[in-house]
Amino acid sequence: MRIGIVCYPTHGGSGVVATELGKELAERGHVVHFISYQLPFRLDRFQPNVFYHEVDMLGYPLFKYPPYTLALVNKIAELVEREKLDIIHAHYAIPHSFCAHMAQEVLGDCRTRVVTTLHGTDITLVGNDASFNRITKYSIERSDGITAVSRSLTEETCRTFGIVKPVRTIYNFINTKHYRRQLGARERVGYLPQECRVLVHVSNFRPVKRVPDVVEVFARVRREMPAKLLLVGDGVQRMEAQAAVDRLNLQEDVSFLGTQDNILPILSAADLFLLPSEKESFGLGALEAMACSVPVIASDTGGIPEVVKHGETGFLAPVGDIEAMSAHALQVLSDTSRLQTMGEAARLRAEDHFSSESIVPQYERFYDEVLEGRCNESD
Ligand code: GMT
Repeated sequence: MRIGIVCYPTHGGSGVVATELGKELAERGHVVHFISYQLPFRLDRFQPNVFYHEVDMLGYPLFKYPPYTLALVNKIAELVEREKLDIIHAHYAIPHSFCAHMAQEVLGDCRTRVVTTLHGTDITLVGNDASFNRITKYSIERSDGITAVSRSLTEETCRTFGIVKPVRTIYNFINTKHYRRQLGARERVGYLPQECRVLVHVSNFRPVKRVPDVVEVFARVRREMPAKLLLVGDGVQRMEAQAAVDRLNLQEDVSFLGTQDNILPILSAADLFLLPSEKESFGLGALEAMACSVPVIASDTGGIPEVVKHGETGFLAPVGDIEAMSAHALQVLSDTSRLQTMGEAARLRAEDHFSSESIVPQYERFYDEVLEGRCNESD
């Protein structure tokens, strides 16, 4: 198949999933064309069957807001024609799915099919905002095939936008062969004494991630045992998180590592992953941690319970319940054998339910159904 993937290139989960999917599809013999405004950061080495097309942007004094989306439509249309794409797979409804439909419109008689994968905030925060809800609904309804990354997001999409077409749940995935705990990671990080427990949080530090809660949970753990917190990522909540660290006098034990391209060595040094988000359609960071045998403490929201099994691969607590999250963290961190059992269960769950071997073929089958016009039959 010839597949065009439209995605964000940056460190958000949707860009990671889109890029990893494209790489896996290319390995399986499909020809994959990535379209974005910048090289997706996970597209970091040459691979046969993978092409990258940067959206050309004309700067012009009249453009106070340079119309990226129009340039994207133009680029998609050009590639559909030149590369004879079978599928355009748009990751994130706004603007990617909408632009793919506009490209179809521009081309007129177009046999290329549009598949849209909804990732979460495109529905829960951006898409249902009054400024975007009409085009989000339009983009979903016009798609030849729609997928969402968890059952929770599938249900929320149908409920929020009154979608009657089937939305297929295809979970996010991880290549469990490449993504596994590295030995000696803690020594390589350098400043993590053996007797310390290491807690990690990775996100884009948006308010929805509740990064100050991470610091509050860590403070309660730190009162009871030697521990370090590694915060990976950057965004609007960084200042607030830093203020919490200062207020709680945790400067010695909390490290802000900033945005990192490769988090595998960091997760491999971790004992526990914290994800106290307000909303989370899936929680790719949690899955990455689980693949590295790290249990997860997270909020019981959105798609997280589909990923993290309470009491088995981590613990869940209501959003904002810092006391419950801290109690769970202390419970598992103070029992080495429980920590190890949970870590092993987490790894097993990542392998059994979310490996690329089991999920990528679901996308291939879905593409086939879309091309044959069967994907809108009820599951
Ligand atoms: O807000 C983010 O975490 C980034 C966002 C994105 O689209 O890049 O993440 C969403 O998509 C990820 C990949 O499917 C999911 O794992 C995240 O749970 C989801 N974020 C939210 O729902 C808040």
